[in-house]
Amino acid sequence: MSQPATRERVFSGIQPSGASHLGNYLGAQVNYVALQERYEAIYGIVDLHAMTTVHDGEQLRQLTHDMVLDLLAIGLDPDRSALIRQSDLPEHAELCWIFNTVVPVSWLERNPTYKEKRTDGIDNSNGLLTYPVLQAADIVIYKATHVPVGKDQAAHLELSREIVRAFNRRYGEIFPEPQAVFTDAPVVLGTDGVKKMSKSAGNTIRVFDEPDEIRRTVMSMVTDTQRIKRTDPGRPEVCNVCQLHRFFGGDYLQIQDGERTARTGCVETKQLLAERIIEFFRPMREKRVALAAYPDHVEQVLAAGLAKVRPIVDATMAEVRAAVGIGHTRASSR
Ligand code: AQP
Repeated sequence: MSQPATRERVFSGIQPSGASHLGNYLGAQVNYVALQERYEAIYGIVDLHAMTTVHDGEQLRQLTHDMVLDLLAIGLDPDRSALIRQSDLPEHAELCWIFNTVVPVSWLERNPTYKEKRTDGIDNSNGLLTYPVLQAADIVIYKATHVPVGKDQAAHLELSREIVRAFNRRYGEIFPEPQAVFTDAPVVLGTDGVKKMSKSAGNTIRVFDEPDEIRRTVMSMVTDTQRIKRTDPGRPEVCNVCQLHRFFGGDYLQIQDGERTARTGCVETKQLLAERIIEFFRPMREKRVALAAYPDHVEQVLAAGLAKVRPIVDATMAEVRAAVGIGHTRASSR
């Protein structure tokens, strides 16, 4: 990439498993944009990961295309960062296999996300179990040192670090241990007010929805379940609507106070939140509509991203293959 070689490298991946939502944005995407200013940034649309939940080929292809539009619309600049499609680089899966030979199964079975997804009824495939191993490969194949992710990913990042340590112990110091970079948002709860906002849970506020759809979604949010009557005092600390106001306007404490004293009702607080979300994302929504008019642009962006990262991946895999004793030891000639 054209920046000075001293810049540290950032990688993060996002699954094309559905439309971008407020949890993705507040938890991770806001940092994708911020970090591209200071780091050599690589962002992956991790379609191999999404195969654990999206089982229709046409749909996965479309969702991958749509996720590139989302990332461009929130402000990723393909001149400053590289946007890649994970499946364009089969070495991610190769490195995952190599890590699979190092990782004890017990590390994966105790992973909280795996347990949650099984409880949620997601197919208990081998891919679901080894998801964090592929995630570790995604990050370290670029020798990335910083990984902007939501706080829901803290355990996965810790596992990535353990995998790196185990690999390095066996084969020598090849990979740096990646560090998570969090925003100040907590794990954002879904419209049900209970579970993590998640594409597969169907409880998301999709940031690129049309304004009326955002209004409808926000009005359906569960608030403080103990506040039955309009005159009952609310508990803003347990009300997801009040919590989300923190990110959309500087009057968060007044809004909390209004709820606590029953000066305001849940309906007004939701209406205000919906309008603020709509206004906040309006320029991004407009940019996305403009970008969507040029479908070829997405593939051009991905091709440029691939060209930027190809030498990095070749160099890492040459080093890894030499260390573990597979294949030829020269960098690929592709
Ligand atoms: N609710 C959330 N709060 C904070 N951060 C979140 N992220 C996702 N949901 C929340 C962060 O968004 C980035 C991209 O996530 P992902 O789509 O790759 O995977 P995910 O965490 O599994 O997101 P979903 O919506 O829950 O997808 P499905 O349902 O398909 O598994 C990550 O950095 C994540 O931390």
